[in-house]
Amino acid sequence: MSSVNALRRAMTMQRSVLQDKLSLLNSVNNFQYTSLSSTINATIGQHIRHSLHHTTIAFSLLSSPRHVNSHHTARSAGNYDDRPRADKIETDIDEAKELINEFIERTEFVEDLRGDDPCTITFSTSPEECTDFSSTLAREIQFAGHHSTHHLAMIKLALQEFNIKVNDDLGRANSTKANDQLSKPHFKYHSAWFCPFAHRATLALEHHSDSLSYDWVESLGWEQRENSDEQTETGKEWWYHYKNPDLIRVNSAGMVPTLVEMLPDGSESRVVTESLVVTDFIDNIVKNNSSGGAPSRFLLPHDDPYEMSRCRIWSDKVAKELCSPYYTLLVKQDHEERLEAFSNIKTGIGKFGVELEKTSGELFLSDNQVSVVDFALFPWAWRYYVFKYYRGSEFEISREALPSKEYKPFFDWLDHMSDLEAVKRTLPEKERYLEHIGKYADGSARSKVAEAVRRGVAAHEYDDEIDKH
Ligand SMILES: N[C@@H](CCC(=O)N[C@@H](CS)C(=O)NCC(=O)O)C(=O)O
Repeated sequence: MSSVNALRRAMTMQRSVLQDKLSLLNSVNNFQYTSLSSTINATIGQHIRHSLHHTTIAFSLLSSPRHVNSHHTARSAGNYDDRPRADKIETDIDEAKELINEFIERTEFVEDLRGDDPCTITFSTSPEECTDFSSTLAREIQFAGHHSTHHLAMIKLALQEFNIKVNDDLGRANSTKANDQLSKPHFKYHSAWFCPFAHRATLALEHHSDSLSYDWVESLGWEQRENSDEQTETGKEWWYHYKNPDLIRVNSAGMVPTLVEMLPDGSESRVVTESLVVTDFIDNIVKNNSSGGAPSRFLLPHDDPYEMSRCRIWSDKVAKELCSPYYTLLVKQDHEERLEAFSNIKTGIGKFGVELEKTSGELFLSDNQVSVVDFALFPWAWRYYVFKYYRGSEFEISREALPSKEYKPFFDWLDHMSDLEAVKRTLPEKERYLEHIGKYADGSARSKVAEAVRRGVAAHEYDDEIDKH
């Protein structure tokens, strides 16, 4: 690597560490900044001051003049151990942020510098003695970044003690991150862009996208056919004519989502099906593979048996009461049956709202921790907009159409969910989905779920044997 590039790389690393510092300072208040953490026996401010002091010394080399000594010319910095013990940075977050921003700006300008430019730096080698060491610009900038990373790791412990949500990567050395990348779980994911069941799994995968990777395989397709057996009574019918052979090979029922765990050598390992199970599985895999991080990032409250059971009960409940009637309302051609399904959905929304109100925040678990329950329901709740389009205003689900206060917690929940970055990444295009769901709305769709509804049972009660199509 050229010396200019070495310096650029060191600056890039510095910038990322400085940005980590800035974002952590944005999530603490002055009280937390100056409170003694019993875990690290120091304050966050002391660690920030200490690591910024190192950065100051390293950055001062960039503008220090070259001195001639007996052998060569070299830039020289102050003594790394000669540190003011209690300057303002230690107690004043804004002061620390200002300095960090200055350094971030400085990382942009390296054009006229060489990474291998020699410099002399000084360390105390004993209580009485200081020693000069020869080094280079790139090495010192890199070292200061590295040093800050270790202090971030300690600060992370204090943040956890103060119950402040932390990014998992905070305080992790680049080498550790690179190693983690290799050991992250990897999946082959048989999915279909339109499928709300698969959408549950996609949400879980995207929620944990920092901790895993996956390859999406689009595995279902449709074809319009003659109405061969009058099953749909609509004069036409749609089939899942295309099922990826690779999907059938790993799951003979040919259903999405189907998740295949991949081993590092590229071979296939375990296969998991059923959207609610897949969602749990993804969370458990990430949990088993993780070396810590805030418990709140998990979709299951692993440490709380009671909340865990509440999640199980409500995942099942929303699936039956708020997801299945979606198909009844679309597939059934009888107005009364549709009205009944709609009324069931409204009752379900109200009951879910009562449960939402039991905890703080808009989501199912307290403090807006995203959970399997939120993901169990969201794909359908987000798709309710199709009712108005295909069934008219009488079937509209929106704040305006349902202003009663019993529905408010549900709409607040839906808005909160729809605004999450990981969720936004998973949403199909609304117009395209409307067109797709027309196959269900005109009653011509043939799938296991549609067959089940047609023969008079709920969507979740489809039977692999009976509901052949
Ligand atoms: N119980 C399954 C249902 C999944 C499901 O119905 N997926 C549809 C696509 S939205 C499917 O694969 N249909 C294929 C078929 O009906 O043959 C789950 O929760 O994963």
